[in-house]
Amino acid sequence: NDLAAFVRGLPKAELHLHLEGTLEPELKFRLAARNGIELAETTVEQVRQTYDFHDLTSFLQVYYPAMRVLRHAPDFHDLAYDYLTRAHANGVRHVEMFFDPQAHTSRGVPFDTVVSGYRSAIVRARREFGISAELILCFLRDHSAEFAMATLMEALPYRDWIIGVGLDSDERGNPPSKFAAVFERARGAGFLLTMHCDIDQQDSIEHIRQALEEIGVDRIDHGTNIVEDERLVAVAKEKGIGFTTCPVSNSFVTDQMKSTEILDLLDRGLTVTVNSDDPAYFGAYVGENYLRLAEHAHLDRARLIALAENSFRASWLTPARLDGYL
Ligand code: ES4
Ligand code: ZN
Repeated sequence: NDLAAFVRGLPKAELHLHLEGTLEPELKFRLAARNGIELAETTVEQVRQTYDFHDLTSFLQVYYPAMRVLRHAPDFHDLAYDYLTRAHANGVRHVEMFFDPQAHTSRGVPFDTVVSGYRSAIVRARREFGISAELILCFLRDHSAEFAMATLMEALPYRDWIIGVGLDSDERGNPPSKFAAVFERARGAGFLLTMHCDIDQQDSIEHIRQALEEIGVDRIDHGTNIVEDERLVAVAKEKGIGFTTCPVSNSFVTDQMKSTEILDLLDRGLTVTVNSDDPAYFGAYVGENYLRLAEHAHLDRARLIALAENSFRASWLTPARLDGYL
């Protein structure tokens, strides 16, 4: 309809997207066949039936095991290339994509295989349809700080291909402070910094405070609970921190889109953005996230434009490239 076409036509950046979360059932079957891997499911419908989550734990229990179909560089290439094709069709001009190297190196897939596969897709998509894309290395916070540090060391030779580092997976009992030394070292090596501060965490406010004041992040992923703390809202505003919210993902892992919080932050002038998180698993690419939020919170077109503009403001594009979008 009308609004869908309007949203598709808005130039957008996507800043909160897990490449491993773009594995559509069809590609899962293709990769399994190519690599001689047996799957428990035999049809696309059966796979989709397993994509039924009510919290983060039930999601992660499906998410990580599915990655075993990714073995060789062309597998990582195909995953990223399919996503970039879909993002382009959604009106996305620029994307900063998370990947979880530890979910692959811990299964014996070399770091270079993962990064080279993803990188070749980025170069190809840029050449074929002009979309620009960057990689953000995400550390798994439910693993040790030592494993994260070792992964950062493996990433140093690939500094030109990786724009920043992030922190994802299960947040319970795994605060930002656990990784303070890793992020300090990453900043020193020239990486930009972001972190998931999920919305359903008991200590979410304290985690947001640590991310902003102890780690000194450049961006926060999710983080909408900040509305509960006036002082931190002021700190984030003063630092120009971007927030990458994911309405449809939130509705799966918490049963709320957090639309009140998203609008509140937007209207207070914070750089809040809309993103898809794990679109294959949550059944919604970025355009659908704008639409579902618009429907739920009765957003007018001016607000949708503001959100799309924020996606560039919160991005890590250089000032010269940013100028072309604003
Ligand atoms: C994730 Cl929804 C979510 N939460 C935490 N970590 C993740 N990695 C990929 N999707
Ligand atoms: Zn995420």
